[in-house]
Amino acid sequence: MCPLTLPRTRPEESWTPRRPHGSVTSAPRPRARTYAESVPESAPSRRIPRPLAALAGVASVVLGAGIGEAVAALVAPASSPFAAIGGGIIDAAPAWAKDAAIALFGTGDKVALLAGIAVVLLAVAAVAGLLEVARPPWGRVIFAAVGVAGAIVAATRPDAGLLAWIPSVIAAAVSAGALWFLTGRLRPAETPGASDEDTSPGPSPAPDRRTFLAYSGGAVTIGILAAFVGAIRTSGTVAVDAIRSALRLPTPAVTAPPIPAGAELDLPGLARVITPNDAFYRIDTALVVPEIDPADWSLRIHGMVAREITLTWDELLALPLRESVTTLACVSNPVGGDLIGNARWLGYPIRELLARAEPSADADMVLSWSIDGFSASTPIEALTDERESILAVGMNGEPLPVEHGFPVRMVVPGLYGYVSATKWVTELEVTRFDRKQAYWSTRGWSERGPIKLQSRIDVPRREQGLRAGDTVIAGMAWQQHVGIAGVQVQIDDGPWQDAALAAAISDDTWVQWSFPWTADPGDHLIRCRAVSVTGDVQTADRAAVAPDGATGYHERFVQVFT
Ligand SMILES: Nc1nc2c(c(=O)[nH]1)N[C@H]1C(S)=C(S)[C@@H](COP(=O)(O)O)O[C@H]1N2
Ligand SMILES: [Mo]
Repeated sequence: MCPLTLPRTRPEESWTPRRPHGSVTSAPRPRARTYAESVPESAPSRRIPRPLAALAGVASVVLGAGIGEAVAALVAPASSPFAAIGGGIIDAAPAWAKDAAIALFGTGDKVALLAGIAVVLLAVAAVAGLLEVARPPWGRVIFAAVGVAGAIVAATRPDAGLLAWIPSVIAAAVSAGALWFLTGRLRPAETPGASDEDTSPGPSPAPDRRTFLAYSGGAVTIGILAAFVGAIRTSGTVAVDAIRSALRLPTPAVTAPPIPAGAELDLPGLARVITPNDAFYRIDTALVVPEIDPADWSLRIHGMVAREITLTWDELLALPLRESVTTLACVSNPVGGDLIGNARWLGYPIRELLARAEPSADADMVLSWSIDGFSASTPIEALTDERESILAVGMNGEPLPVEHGFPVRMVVPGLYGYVSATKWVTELEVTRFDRKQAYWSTRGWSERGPIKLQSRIDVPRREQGLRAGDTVIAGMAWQQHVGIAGVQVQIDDGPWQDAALAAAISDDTWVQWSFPWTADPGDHLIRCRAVSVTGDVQTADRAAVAPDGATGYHERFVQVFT
C-alpha cells in the first residue's frame, strides 16, 4: 500500500503550492476525484420520468382541492374554491360567452363550467408537478399562487362570509405539501450511506415507483372522498331540504280561480298548461344554490322610501297570502325554446309592502337583490299597479323548490325573469334607472325587459315522422299581462289560418292552441304566429335573444309519409 501511495502523493505535493493556502493534505484528493467522477454517473438516475412528475402534480391537486371542498362545506358552502372561481368566471364572463354557454349547454351550463375549471386546474397541476421536479420549489409556488387567487376570489364574492378565504388557502397548502412529499418519493435517496451503494452496478438506487404510485393513488382517493363529502354538504340541499319538507305553508286567503275546463288540451307532446315543478326550467347565476333557513330570512325594503321596512319569514307567512297563476319566461329563450314555464304561485303582493314603505314620487325602479349578489331592475309601476306581482313562497302547492328560490322569490307577470323574478330575494332597493343598474344590465342586456309576443309549435315534434292523414298541430302562445287573442298557422307558405285557442287561465299565462291538419305525403314547413289581445300581430322579424328577447316565427319542418 505504502509504496503505491507514495509516488502518487508526490506530484500532488508538487502542485499544492499553487493553492492560496498551500497546506492541503494530499490524501483526500484522489478520493475527491472519484466522488467527482461518480456525479455524472448518478445524474441519469435523477431524471424523473415526466408522466410521474405530472402525476405527482395532479394527485396533489386532487387531494388539496378535495380537502378544500370538504373544508368549504364546514366553513361556508359558497366559499368552495371551485364554486368561488366558477362564480367569479360567471360574473366576469362577457355576456356573449354566457349566452353561448346557455345556448350550448342549456340548463347544463353549470356542469360544463365546473368540468372546464377542473380540466384547466388539472393541466396546471401537471405543469406544477413537472416544474417541481425540474426546479423546486416552483411547482409549490404555482400552487400557492393559485391558492391566493382562489382566496381572493372567494373572499370578494358578494355572498362571501368572513372565513371564505380559508378553504382556498387550505387547498393550496395541502396541494403544496403533497407535491413536496410525492416528488420527494420520486427522487433517489441521497443518504450518507449512499457511497456504499456506489459499488452496485449501474446508477444509484432508483426511486421506489411502487411506493410513489401507492401514495399518489392514496392522495387521489382521499381527495375524491373529501370532495364527495363536501359536495353532499355543499349542495346545501341536505339541511335546507329537511327544513323545506317539514314546512307547511298556510292556506291561501285568496285561492286562484280553478283552471278553466279546456285550458289543458292534454295532447301527447304538447307542454302541460301548468308546468310541474320538476320540469320547470331553471336559469340563474348560482353555482351553489343559496342555502337559506327561513328562520334566518328577512326582506329589507330601503332606498327612496319614507320608512324602511324589514319583514321576517313569520311576518310574511302571517299576511293574507294569495294564489295566482303566472307564466315565467327567460329572455334567453330562443324562438321555439323551452325556457318558459307556468306555475300556480302562493305569495303576497309587493305593492302592499311598498305602500307601507312609501316610495318617493321620483323613484321609478325597484332593484331586487338576491342573497348571492344577483339583482334585477323592475320598473316600479309593474310592482305597484294592479297586477299580481308577488313575493312568492309557494309553487304548485309546495314551498318553493330550493333551486327556484327557497324560501322567497319574486314573480312579476309580463316581464322577463332577469328583470323581475329574483330568487332567494332579501332586499328591495327603491331607486331610479338613472342611478342604479342590475346584474344583467351591466352585461349588455336591456335594463327593461317586457315580454314579447311569442308562439311555439310543440307537435308534431321535430324528430317525429308523420303518417299522411288527419293529425293535429298544437303549441303554446303567450304575452304575459297582455293576453293572447288568437294564433294562426301557415303551411308551406300558404294562407294564414286560424288555430283554435284553448281556454286561457288569464292574460298572465300562456295558452295552448291547436290546428287540425290533413297532412299530404311529402315535406312540409309549418309556421305559427300569435295575435295579442291588443291586436298586435307577432312580428316575422328575427331578433336574437340579446339584448331584450327573441322575435320571429317558430317554424317546423315535417316529413309526411304515405
Ligand atoms: N337570485 C337569482 N334570481 C334569478 C336569477 C339569478 O340568476 N339569480 N335569474 C333570473 C332569470 S334570468 C330567470 S329567467 C328566472 C328563472 O327562474 P327559474 O329558474 O325559477 O325558472 O330567475 C331569475 N331570478
Ligand atoms: Mo332569464
